[in-house]
Amino acid sequence: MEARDAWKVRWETSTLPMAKTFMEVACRKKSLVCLAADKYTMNEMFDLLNSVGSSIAALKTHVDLISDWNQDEWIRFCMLAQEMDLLIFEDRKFADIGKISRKQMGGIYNIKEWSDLVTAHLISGPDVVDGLQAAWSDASREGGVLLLAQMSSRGNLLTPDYTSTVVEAGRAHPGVFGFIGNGSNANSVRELRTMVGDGKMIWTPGVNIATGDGEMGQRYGDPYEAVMAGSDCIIVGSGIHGAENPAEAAAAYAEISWKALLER
Ligand code: 5BU
Repeated sequence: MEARDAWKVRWETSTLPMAKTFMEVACRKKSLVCLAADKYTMNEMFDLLNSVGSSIAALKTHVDLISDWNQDEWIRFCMLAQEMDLLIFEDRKFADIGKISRKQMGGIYNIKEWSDLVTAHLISGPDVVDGLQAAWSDASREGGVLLLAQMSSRGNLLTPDYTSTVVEAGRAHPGVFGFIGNGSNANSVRELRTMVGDGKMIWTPGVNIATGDGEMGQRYGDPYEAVMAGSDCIIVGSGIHGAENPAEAAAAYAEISWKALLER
């Protein structure tokens, strides 16, 4: 199916090339799933990617979780993700001033060289987005920022006022790919979609077929409902990598999310 037909208004309204790329990948894979690859060794990362790569559209990393991280293997890992037609998303949650965020995209992990997407809090002001975009320019690459407008964890301090301020600032910014919404609550996602309009992505963590409370304050909502409420990508970690059969679980999340998009 053509991305234009599957995504309708989102395709028509999105102006960022990276958003169009994601929508096309999602159509090729028939999946709106971003795997949260929260593993702790390079071998586990490779194993997980090899087993679920065909059912996901993006790969979310926490590069600093990996105990035996090294540059050579990481580059090989990112090349494998590219061969599997995936966007690479480092969930770094940048929050410093613009010039430091720019430099934090370098350093030992050199995130600017391999990430297509990163997360940022807007708590320090709008220059964090410019800093991150400057870093991708330094690497002669393009990328997109997902701003944390909501979070899935209980007791978080992202109040409705804060959310609307983030959305107002991010909506107009060409460096902003979209927003992170609280996938554990369909009403929150719906409210966020109303604020955001159709022009930017909403990606949602806090999604699991088994809804309810997770570990250490995490909360989970239903994947189908999240997409119907306006999420463009469900971010799933333990629902996939913690399942008895991760490949089967990933395929199930893919099917649910793709069906929901077509119904939406
Ligand atoms: P889980 O195993 O599906 O609970 O993993 C969720 C992932 O999404 C994990 O990597 C978190 O860092 C990430 N996350 C989240 O859970 N909630 C949020 O609000 C944000 C990110 Br932002």
